Amino acid sequence: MEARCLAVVAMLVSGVLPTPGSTRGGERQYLNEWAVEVPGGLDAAREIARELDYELIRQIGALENLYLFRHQNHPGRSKRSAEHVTKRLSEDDRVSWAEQQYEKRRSKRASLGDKCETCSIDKMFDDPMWNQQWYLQDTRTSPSLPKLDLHVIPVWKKGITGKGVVITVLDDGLEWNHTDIYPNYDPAASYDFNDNDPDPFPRYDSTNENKHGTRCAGEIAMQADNNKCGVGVAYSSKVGGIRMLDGIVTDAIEASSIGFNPDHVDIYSASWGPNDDGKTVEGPGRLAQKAFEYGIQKGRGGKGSIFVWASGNGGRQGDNCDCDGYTDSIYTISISSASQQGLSPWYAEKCSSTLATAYSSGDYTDQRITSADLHNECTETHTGTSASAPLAAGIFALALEQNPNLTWRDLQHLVVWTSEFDPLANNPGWKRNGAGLMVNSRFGFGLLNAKALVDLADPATWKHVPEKKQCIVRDESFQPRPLKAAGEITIEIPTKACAGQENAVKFLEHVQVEASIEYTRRGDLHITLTSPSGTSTVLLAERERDTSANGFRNWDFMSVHTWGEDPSGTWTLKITDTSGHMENEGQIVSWKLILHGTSERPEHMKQPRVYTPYNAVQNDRRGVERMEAMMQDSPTQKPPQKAQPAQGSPPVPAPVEKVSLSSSTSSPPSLALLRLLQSAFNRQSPVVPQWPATSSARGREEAEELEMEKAIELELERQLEREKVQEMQRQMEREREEEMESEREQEMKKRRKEEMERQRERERGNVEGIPEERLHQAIERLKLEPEESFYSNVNSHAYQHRDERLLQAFYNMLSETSQ
Ligand SMILES: *[C@@H]1O[C@H](CO)[C@@H](O)[C@H](O)[C@H]1NC(C)=O
Ligand SMILES: *[C@@H]1O[C@H](CO)[C@@H](O)[C@H](O)[C@H]1NC(C)=O
Ligand SMILES: [Ca+2]
Ligand SMILES: [Ca+2]
Repeated sequence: MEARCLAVVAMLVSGVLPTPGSTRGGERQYLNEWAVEVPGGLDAAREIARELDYELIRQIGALENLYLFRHQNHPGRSKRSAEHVTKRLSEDDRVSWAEQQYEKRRSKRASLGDKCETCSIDKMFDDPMWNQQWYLQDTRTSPSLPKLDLHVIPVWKKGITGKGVVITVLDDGLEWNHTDIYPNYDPAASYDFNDNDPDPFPRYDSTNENKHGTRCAGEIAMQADNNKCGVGVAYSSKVGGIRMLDGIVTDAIEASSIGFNPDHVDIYSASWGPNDDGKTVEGPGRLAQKAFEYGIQKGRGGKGSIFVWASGNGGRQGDNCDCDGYTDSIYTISISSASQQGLSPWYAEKCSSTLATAYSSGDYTDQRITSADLHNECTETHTGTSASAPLAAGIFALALEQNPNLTWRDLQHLVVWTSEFDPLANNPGWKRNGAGLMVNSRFGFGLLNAKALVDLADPATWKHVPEKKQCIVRDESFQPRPLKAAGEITIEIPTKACAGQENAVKFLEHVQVEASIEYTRRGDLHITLTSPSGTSTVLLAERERDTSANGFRNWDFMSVHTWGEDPSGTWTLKITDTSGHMENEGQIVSWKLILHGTSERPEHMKQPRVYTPYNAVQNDRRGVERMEAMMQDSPTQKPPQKAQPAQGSPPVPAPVEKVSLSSSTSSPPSLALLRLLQSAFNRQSPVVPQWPATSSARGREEAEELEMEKAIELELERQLEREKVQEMQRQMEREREEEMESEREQEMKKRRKEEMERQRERERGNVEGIPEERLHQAIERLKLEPEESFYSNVNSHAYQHRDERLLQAFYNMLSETSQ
């Protein structure tokens, strides 16, 4: 929408914008409430309300001259809009705009499943669940797991714990008297827009439906060291709750929440959005959009409110966060999830607007997120992208304590520049953009690293990013172009990016393509944008369930993937339909390319981004663990002598990979193979297949060492697998006792069973007898870009464990090459 691109202008011009929510289908429920813009202010609004028989409920958030009216003699809910009433209002000379409020279907991005199990010990705090908080401290029980945690502890050790920073959670309420939250509770950051009173206390019911907000707030601001539940990421911050999801959600309610007390609240955390059903296309309405713009311009004393948004849980439904105008907004920091295993979880959505990632739940054996829960209880089973966004909000609170002067754009730059590729490197879809940044539509710029972010934000060294510029590129002579099934529209967009003008953009931030597309089946459209530097980004991926014929009307597709690039040159916009639904047809009606960025290079970007191995610490630790394991298991052997790499040095491929295949050991080689495969995926430490010429330059001592390491690795892996199988058996037993309620659970049970069988099979050891050069070829193919390698097929089983996926991929490959 115009409003989004021309923020300032939109604030001044009114009444010329497309209808909010115009692209959504389905039946609306209209309320007896109207949002009314009265330039004369509160007194005039009171007068109008009295004359026309309305109740003046309140001003809408911080939005000046916008008020919410309730009509006394009108049904509370109706399928038909009362256009005559709206007309009467908007035709009043004192009113510049009026709109009847209707219900917006909003889903909490919530709760996906069961319980946490594996936990270990650390005595930093006395809180009983501290040891379950694997994403805050490295509680790995096995060295074969990736190092886990968001590097928060080093920040706490500097004394930065969120002091003076205010966060509010926009959700279904907040149990503010929860004893692990109460000391940090901030009534000035709280309100109940469902009941229109200042108390956000959730409504209790038998299913504890309204636990979501309390759980999200607990992740951020649980008290530390009070012997209750766990520890919040920003445990000295202040937290509030806006109750707005437990009832009818309207544009006015969203706007009131997004714009609540913006001079007091620093960070708004939202874990909800349009339905993740894979067929909805919806963005903020006019009021919510204005509230975002107001927050960005005026919030935090003009430095801009921080809006943190969960990217969505619609992965299973084939949903795509490109179609969610809240995550897709340039004003929100959209956060996705990674599991304990460093994988994209089954519920995650892909899109080009996701900025970064925090940990959350994953597969059924993966640990979940710990928090406060309703009725003064605790939970260790918070899940989904819902759980990721508050962790990010907590980390941003730490950054704001370090440097309260950060602007909303400073913070986005900090996130882009410090998020980590390395811990998520074992996923397909990574690319390096023209500015040298690693980016992925599952994770944005990667896993948040609290320490790196807070360090870079240090006010002694951080320079505010230069003034924001915006350059709009359009083609005045563009005529609508038809599109059919199996067709393709390619639009070349040459641009100087407003060079020589005041608004020249030389260093990109966000890019938007605002387009109107008519199409008989929206879900079959696929749109890519390629930058002059050659970065190709999927702006819209197919959504099987989206059969709507509504197309897109002035929809802003947003991408962060070209961040830091020079936008001048030729952009290519490509729209295709490869669905095979031959009856499909439509046209691209209009488009506009909007470049956001700066004319000058931001200070921190004067040196290239350096990617250090996130797990350097892990290598140290692994060395210790390995030795212990070895002492136990094979006491007659001499311990490995190789020094572990120092922190910050480039990753060294684990040597075990190089001998595992040519070795004549009788142990099943499958797990060593897994290692090999894993490292083949890690582009920072590519496997250099030196065999069959292994013996050439290698000293005997080194070979021995490798041999040993391999044996240890295998043993550890085997133990882990045994534990896994046992755990699965326990899990299944537990489940047998439980009533299987839903279809989903049935399905999960089946998956578990299958997984267990595969696991058993794997244990038996099974890749023997494969010719070496086959393996060699397979590894070579693994190193190819995801699109070209077989991994792209395997990827469709997004819910399996990494090991399993790799092994499966390998088998597929081998059977393929032997045919
Ligand atoms: C919190 O308030 C509710 C509602 O008044 C009450 O039922 C509950 O006992 C209180 N919890 C605590 C821990 O005081
Ligand atoms: C923030 O900015 C104000 C005004 O420019 C300045 O006085 C203050 O020292 C700054 N604070 C920090 C932490 O840099
Ligand atoms: Ca606590
Ligand atoms: Ca979604």
